[in-house]
Amino acid sequence: MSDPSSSRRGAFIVFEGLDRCGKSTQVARLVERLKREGRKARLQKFPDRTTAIGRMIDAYLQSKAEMDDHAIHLLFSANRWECANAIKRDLQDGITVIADRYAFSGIAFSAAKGLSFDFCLNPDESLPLPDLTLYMTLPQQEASSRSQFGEERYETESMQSATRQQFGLVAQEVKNRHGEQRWVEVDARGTIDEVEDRIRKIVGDLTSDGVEGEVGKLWK
Ligand code: Z5A
Ligand code: MG
Repeated sequence: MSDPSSSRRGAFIVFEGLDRCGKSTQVARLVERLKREGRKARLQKFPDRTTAIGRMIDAYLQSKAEMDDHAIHLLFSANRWECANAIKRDLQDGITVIADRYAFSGIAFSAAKGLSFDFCLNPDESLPLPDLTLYMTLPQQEASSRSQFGEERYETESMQSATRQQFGLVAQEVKNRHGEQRWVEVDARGTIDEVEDRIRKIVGDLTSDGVEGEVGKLWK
């Protein structure tokens, strides 16, 4: 367990990936395990559908409201900005923050609809920089066969395939700007326990020792 008198802060770990690859399942397991082990950890879901902005996003995703592509993109980003200070504060307080999606979904889904990559990237500039992003990969056929696929707006095979391509560009951007070590692919095939084991090995030191230094700024 980390030494409370040390200057190390909590780690900011993000889970990304296409629909139904198991992000929410694994994020919940990781947070539960860390708490069982006596560490301070919390989950941050994006979109956070509980805020006023989040409720507009929820209505859009459920096709109960229509919105211009640029406008909804900016709302997704605003939804992250309204949580940014709380994330930074918790990291400084030694809490590991585990996010279920982040700015990388924002870029990949909006660019897949045809918005320019730069337009998609810019509103998130200077948000807290994740120390590690785990990108979960699963063949589309397996994802589509999982429960509830197809209920929300972007859950079509053509949209998922375009988004997969954009995630490749996002990964490159993260590695170029922030270093290869910040973006790691995780094979999401197999049982929930098998995937959890893979993730446990990857996040090991970050969640047990915390991180030295300030929280970075995304895309800076
Ligand atoms: N979006 C955006 O456009 N811009 C943004 O900035 C952001 C998001 C942040 C809603 O996201 C949409 O918002 C999403 C991107 C867009 N669009 N789409 N499409 P969301 O995160 O709220 O979506 P969700 O409803 O949580 O679904 P998900 O994230 O796609 O699913 P998941 O979290 O990856 O999977 P899961 O819920 O953990 O598991 C799915 C099912 O599979 C469930 O029944 C599990 O029990 C099962 N499962 C999980 N793991 C396994 C294994 N290993 N084997 C077998 N079955 C499994
Ligand atoms: Mg999810």
